Amino acid sequence: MSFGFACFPEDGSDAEKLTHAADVAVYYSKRNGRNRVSWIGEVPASVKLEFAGLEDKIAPTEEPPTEKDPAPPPTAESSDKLPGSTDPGSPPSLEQQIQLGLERNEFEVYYQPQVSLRDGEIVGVEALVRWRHPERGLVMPGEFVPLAEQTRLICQLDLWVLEEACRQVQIWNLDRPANHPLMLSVNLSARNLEEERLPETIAQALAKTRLNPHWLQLELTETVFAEISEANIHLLQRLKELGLGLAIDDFGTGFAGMNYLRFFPVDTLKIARSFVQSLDASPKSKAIVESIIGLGRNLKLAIVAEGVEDGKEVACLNAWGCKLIQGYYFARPMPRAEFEALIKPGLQNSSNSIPALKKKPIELAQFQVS
Ligand SMILES: [Ca+2]
Repeated sequence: MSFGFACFPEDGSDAEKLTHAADVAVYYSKRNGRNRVSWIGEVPASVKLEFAGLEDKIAPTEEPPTEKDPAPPPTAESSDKLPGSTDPGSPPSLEQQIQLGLERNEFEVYYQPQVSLRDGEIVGVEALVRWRHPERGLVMPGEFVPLAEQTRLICQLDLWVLEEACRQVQIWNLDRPANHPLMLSVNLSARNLEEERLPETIAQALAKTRLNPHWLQLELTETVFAEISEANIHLLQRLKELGLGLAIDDFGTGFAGMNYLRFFPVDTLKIARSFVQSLDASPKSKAIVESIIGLGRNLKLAIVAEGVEDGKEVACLNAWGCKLIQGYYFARPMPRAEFEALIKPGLQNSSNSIPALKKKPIELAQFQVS
């Protein structure tokens, strides 16, 4: 759920202006991963302009889907507004630019390692989309995924990322020992589940790239599970029949209850970064994360902690039995060539170990887990 507010008279001198300001603040909350409250005063000018560009196309009451791969606030690389106007003679709208970007192959897959705490090995990788915009440079997903979700362009984009990442991971896995393949995780928007032929489409991508389906995991946010429908259960079962795995992304943040865990064929829970990053400051976050790990253990599900940034977090997670970690503590998402350089020692030595990373879990003994 997302909230936004504006104050009278500072943020608007009449009801119409105040309501509009509050709408913009709600949009800002949604765009930043939802489940937050935003004040119009904190909304950057670039986001206000972006909202103005969307207003004509998007009903303000429409609830956009959850954003995947929540991006950090716009950086110097991407802080300016992407044009959103559809007026004749004006620059192409963001929607048109995304479409063009797909046609011109401007999107890029970044790879973020998933590391085993047992031995510091890179055992998996999450594929994350970036946009190499011809004028704006590198654009983060927070700048375009919300609109892509609204317009269903996200389905094209997700499938492009899926195919590209499958092709790449298959190449990397050809050089790895057969019993140590790199596991690939790919985000899939809930919008894709509206396509009845999704399992066939994914099967085609797997056949085309020759990636073993057992090496692929699709990440779905909890919003997919908010309403249990027979059609959804059937579709996910057909996906599972391909041999791939299903993960719940941002587990614990989707207001979905937990009933779905009884019905859906889920393999992995990914602990949301918002819990992990407040471990140090919030005893409640500690209790929640520890409980999620216990829940995963009891349900025999794999657990991956996301957004891990420091050694204290790793120490807590390790002590509670979470063995797979993803986050800046080990590595940021990186372009293909950088990731390849990172795993190269593994390719040469028939091992996935990354010496620089391997030391980090061992150093954790210095942290006390309370
Ligand atoms: Ca994800």
